[in-house]
Amino acid sequence: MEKASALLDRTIALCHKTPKEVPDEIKRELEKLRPLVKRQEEKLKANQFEVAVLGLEKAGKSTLLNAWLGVEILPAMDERCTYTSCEIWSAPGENDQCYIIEYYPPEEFEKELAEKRKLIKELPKGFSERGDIEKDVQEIEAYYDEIQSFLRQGRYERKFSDVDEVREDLKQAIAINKAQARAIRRIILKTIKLRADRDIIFHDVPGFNSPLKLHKALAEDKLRRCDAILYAKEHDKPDLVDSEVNMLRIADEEDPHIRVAGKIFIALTRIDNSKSCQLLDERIEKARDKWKDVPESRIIPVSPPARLYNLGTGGSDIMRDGKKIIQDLENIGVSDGIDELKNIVSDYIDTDRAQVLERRCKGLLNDADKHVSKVIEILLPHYPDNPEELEQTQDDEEFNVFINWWKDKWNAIQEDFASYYTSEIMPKDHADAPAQEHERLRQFQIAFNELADRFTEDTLGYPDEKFEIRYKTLGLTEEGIIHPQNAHIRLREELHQKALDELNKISSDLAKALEEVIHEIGNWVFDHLWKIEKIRDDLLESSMRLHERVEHGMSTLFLRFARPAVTLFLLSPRGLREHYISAYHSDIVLFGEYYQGENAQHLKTFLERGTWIAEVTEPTEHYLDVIDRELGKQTVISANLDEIKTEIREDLNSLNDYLKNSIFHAAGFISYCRQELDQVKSRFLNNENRLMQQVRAAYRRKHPPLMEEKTLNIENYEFRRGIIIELAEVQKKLAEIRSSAAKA
Ligand SMILES: Nc1nc2c(ncn2[C@@H]2O[C@H](COP(=O)(O)OP(=O)(O)OP(=O)(O)O)[C@@H](O)[C@H]2O)c(=O)[nH]1
Ligand SMILES: [Mg+2]
Repeated sequence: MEKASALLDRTIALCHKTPKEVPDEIKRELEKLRPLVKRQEEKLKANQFEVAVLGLEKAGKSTLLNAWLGVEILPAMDERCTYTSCEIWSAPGENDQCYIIEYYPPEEFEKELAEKRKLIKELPKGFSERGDIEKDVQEIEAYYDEIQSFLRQGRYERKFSDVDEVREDLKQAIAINKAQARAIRRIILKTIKLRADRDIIFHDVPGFNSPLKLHKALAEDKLRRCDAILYAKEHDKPDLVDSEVNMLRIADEEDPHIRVAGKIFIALTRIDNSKSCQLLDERIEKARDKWKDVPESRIIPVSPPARLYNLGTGGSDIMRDGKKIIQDLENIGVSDGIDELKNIVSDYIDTDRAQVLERRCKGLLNDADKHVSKVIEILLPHYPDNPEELEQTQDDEEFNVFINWWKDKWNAIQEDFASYYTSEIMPKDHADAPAQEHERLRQFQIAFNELADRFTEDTLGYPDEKFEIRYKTLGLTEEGIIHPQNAHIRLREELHQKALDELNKISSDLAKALEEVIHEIGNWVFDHLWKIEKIRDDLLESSMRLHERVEHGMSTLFLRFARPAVTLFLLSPRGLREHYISAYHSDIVLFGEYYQGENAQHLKTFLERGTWIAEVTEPTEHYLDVIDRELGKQTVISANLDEIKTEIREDLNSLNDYLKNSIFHAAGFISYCRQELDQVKSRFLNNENRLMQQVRAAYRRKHPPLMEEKTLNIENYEFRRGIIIELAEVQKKLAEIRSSAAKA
């Protein structure tokens, strides 16, 4: 039952998720079945057998129960007296005897009251039920404060060792104090009088034809849970009134697998009132006729007061009138019938009870099976049951959704990237400007020029006094005089070393500038591709590697050309650089070719003589003649501090000019930077597949920015997947229930 109950919960949840497929009608059936199964599950757990004592008002229900117990515990009077139902449990020992009153939680009470008031407004005037409810509400209002004071008590328990001690209290709670009775949700009376019938619980219920809605509701509730009905019926009123017929119909509906006739015991009460034996027989006959489906042995004439009188345990009324009742019974020649009743009910409990339980459980299980199978049958075609195939198709489906979404996205990203790249990274002044004109690249050149200027200043940077000090220090001979040429050579050697160090810094600064731009592209990609780290990392390789590569690239390029230039311009004084000029001959030619400065000039002549002359077309053996003619034969060698200073400054300024206007171009910085940037660009644009996989992986791990993508709705896929899993689970559970039922 537990499994069935869980199965129903699952199936109902599944139905609610698939409203398109499962018709309402099936859902309703399932909803109806669920509480029945739940209740049965609880009952089996508690292992209790519940007998409800039902009947019209004043049919003698409470007296019948008292007679069963052998002592007057429950209030029984001529006027309507049972106002609240009472459960009678068996107490294990004398010291365990007690009664417990559970009051309604105040909120629940208020809620009920509000519902009743609402009903009064909604029901048409003159409708009989409306009158009942109105009366009900009026009474509640009349006792309102008193009811509240009971509600506040929550729960009350009192122990007793003899019924006499609590009889009056119970009478108050059940019959006399209407306010208290209304506040009570439940009374449990534990008594040793039921000891023989251990796990039976009796419910004494108010007459269900009471005008109080509460009483009808109580009776219905007991009908829902009871395993047997002890029905008190006045033997001289055999006809079934409407409310009785209604009540029996409810009993059938609430326990569809056990017909009422199969679990009801009819106690025909007040038989002592029968004038004669013959009349009694006629009435019994009539009752049998009315209750055709009930076995005759279960229709028992009784006189409960007689029993109590004989036991001497009746209340004052019975002890007063009992003698006459006994007399009447004797006259008719019948017994009080209580033993017969107890026997037949006990018989039922001992022999039929298990069968009844089994039949009910089987019936409920069958119903559950039927409805759940139907649901499975309806859902299976929509949600295939082969999990692998399903996984495959679902994967395909998910993949398709993703691919379609991605295609559009990728197109948009490519466009955005292209316009970002041309506007931010490689802006052109006009559409077909050469690469050099790109703003960003020009900035590299500007940066380079600044670096070159700084380099010149820093290198040049000996202030006059310091220059002089260095000159004197470096030129001092052992004889204590200053040798200008030695000083010059050493000064230049010092400068040359310093210049080479500075050059390394330039290349590293340039590399940094390029790296920054590359990182900028990486950040754009990161921002535009849902902040997926992996994509950025992939694009930039590792930052370490990128840094090393760019730095290395820059310095190789730069030093390849800058180093010879620095050597040529700085290492030795004019007139003493013959060796370098011939060693770097091809570089000198190259520098000249790349030179883009103001005037194309003849570098070799400058290096040799310190004078710029207009370009001389090489090769010509005569160009030296031209020079000699124009400049005079001798290279002037600087011979004092001022001349040396001037020569070095001239060389440095020229080196600066050549760094900016020739070396920069010869080294191909611009194309190197453009190459690097273009490489990043194409690494991004040409890697659609890999990117898509990375995005998909991020989506699968529910990367938050992707979850906000409205157009990527794979929820449907996940939903279906969920349904399929649940459906498989329902099938499995159903199979389990079937196999355990088959074993049982
Ligand atoms: N003579 C006679 N009186 C009976 C018999 N059964 C019950 N009475 C009396 O009828 C009155 C009502 O009996 P209850 O047991 O209170 O009836 P009830 O069905 O419990 O009444 P409510 O709970 O108020 O619906 C009491 O005074 C009983 O003593 C019977 O078999 N013979
Ligand atoms: Mg009663």
